[in-house]
Amino acid sequence: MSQPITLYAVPESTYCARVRLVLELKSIEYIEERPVGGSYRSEDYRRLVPAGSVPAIQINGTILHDSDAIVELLEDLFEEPQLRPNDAFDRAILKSITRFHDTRLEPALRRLFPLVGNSEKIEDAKESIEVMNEHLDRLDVLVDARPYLGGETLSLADCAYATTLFMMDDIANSMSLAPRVSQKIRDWRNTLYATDVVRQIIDQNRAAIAAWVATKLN
Ligand SMILES: N[C@@H](CCC(=O)N[C@@H](CS)C(=O)NCC(=O)O)C(=O)O
Repeated sequence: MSQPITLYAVPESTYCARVRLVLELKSIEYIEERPVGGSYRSEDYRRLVPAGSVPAIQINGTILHDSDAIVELLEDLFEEPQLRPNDAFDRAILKSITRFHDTRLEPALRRLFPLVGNSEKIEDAKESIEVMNEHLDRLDVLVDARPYLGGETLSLADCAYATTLFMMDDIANSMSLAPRVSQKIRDWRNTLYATDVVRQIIDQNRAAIAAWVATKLN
């Protein structure tokens, strides 16, 4: 790499945490910056990152958005530690579990964000928790962490879920609600938290979420 990678990110985002986690696990040199212009909605940021979303990276002069595309590229370029199985079926199964996060669980969690600190909307929040619970029930059947999703070592799929598995509790608890988390998912979550670099990224993200929640409750 001729220059260090730049990661455009915000501390509250689970998708940004996924990329940060993979960068840290692979000991890749990078600089983290907030979106130029102060927000991913700014015109300056859109000029740089046409998709207008975080995370994005600048790597060898190329701009790339979308956490899933970014971590796949990092896995291709930086092989150690390997976070994706060699076997095509195992790889596809883990990818499908990652897609379940991006298309089901996280969008259900995202529905809660505008409701934090909005006590008149508690019924909407309960409805959103029910949607999340339905996805958590499905996830419980879908995953078989031994102790990680791909077996004995961390995978990109684990990296996708690490911060979301805590954020869903933290956001729901801020409204005195709680998602239905099975023992199997709790055990997997505990394993992730017991893993050094993962714990550090989870703690940073939880602190950012707690600070954001505090601004909504005050
Ligand atoms: N699928 C995208 C989702 C990223 C995403 O939704 N990021 C939010 C912040 S957490 C964002 O940038 N929202 C603005 C937008 O997409 O317009 C990814 O994996 O990177």
